[in-house]
Amino acid sequence: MPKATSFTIPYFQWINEKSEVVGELPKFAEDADTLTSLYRAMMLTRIFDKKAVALQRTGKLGTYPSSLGQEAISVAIGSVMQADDVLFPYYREYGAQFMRGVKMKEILLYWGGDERGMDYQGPRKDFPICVPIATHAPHAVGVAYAMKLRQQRRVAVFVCGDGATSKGDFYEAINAAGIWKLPVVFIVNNNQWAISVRRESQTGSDTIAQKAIAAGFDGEQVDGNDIVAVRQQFQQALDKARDGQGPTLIEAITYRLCDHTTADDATRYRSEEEVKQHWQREPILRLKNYLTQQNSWDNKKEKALIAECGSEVEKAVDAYLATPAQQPESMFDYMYESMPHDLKAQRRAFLITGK
Ligand SMILES: Cc1ncc(C[n+]2csc(CCOP(=O)(O)OP(=O)(O)O)c2C)c(N)n1
Ligand SMILES: [Mg+2]
Repeated sequence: MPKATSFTIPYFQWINEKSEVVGELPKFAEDADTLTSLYRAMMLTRIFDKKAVALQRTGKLGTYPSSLGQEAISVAIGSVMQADDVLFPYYREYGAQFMRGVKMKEILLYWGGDERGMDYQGPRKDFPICVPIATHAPHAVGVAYAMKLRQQRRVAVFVCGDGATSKGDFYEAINAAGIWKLPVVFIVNNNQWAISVRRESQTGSDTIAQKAIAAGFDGEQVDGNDIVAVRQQFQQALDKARDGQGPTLIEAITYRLCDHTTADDATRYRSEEEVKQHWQREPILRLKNYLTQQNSWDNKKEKALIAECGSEVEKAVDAYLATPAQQPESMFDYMYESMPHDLKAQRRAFLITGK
């Protein structure tokens, strides 16, 4: 029978779970300084993350979603985007956000319930963390459309989880991006879980990458715990988008080593054994072992790095805790550029009565 069409989904990996090199390394990965700076950025993210969970546990932060085990994806994204590209992060992309100049204090303010933490002083054009699942996908496509109309060599970078790719917003966004050949890269952080729902239970698709095929553009898988693979393939997708060749969907395969958020208890729906197995594939240890084999890393450097990252995080925490809370009436202040009269009246009443 003749075939209407056929497709393949490639899978990319350069440093495997035993920290062995498979295939010829891309140029950037031959440079020890580049790899150690990526290692540093992953370590900083992990130390920040651990501290944020501790702050929540001691009542100093609201519910917090950790990025434990997923640092390679985020840091790879942050390491190659250009300053005037626009990032549309979901809630596990701290590594990318820090590299783009978002302050740790801002992230802490945000999860502490203070919207000033969304008003990034560094990357002014980046979008804030998107908690509603996949709702930032049409925004990313809209921004990419504007970039194309204005003939700018800029790229919109959208990041979401595996579960988010089952939402209508996601399908609508990839469809528009494909038909208009927009400068947007979709990165799916496939951590195998959408809260307590396994990846296999929430989409019948063999891979998430192949969802791009239906939208008319390329999809591929990368080992999301191999920062070399994520960075290399993401760089190519960025270049392609910048050159007017349209979107790419990158499915980065990783694993959520933490609870879904601090409000979750993952031991209720998955085994310790499963999690233990995935600890052997995690991205920081993988790169550390590789750098050590290359004589680019040792215990002394490791200790110094942990201390340096720890003090950077502590400073940010001090700055966060020392930030005076907003006045309660500020809840009226951010929705509209100019406040409607009924809201103005409510604000006045609140100031008089306190309710
Ligand atoms: C529109 C919407 N529906 C439901 C939720 C509740 N919710 C929060 S996280 C989540 C699962 C997301 O899973 P995935 O996209 O795989 O991202 P992950 O948290 O695993 O990184 C859901 C359903 C939400 N935040 N927004
Ligand atoms: Mg997920």
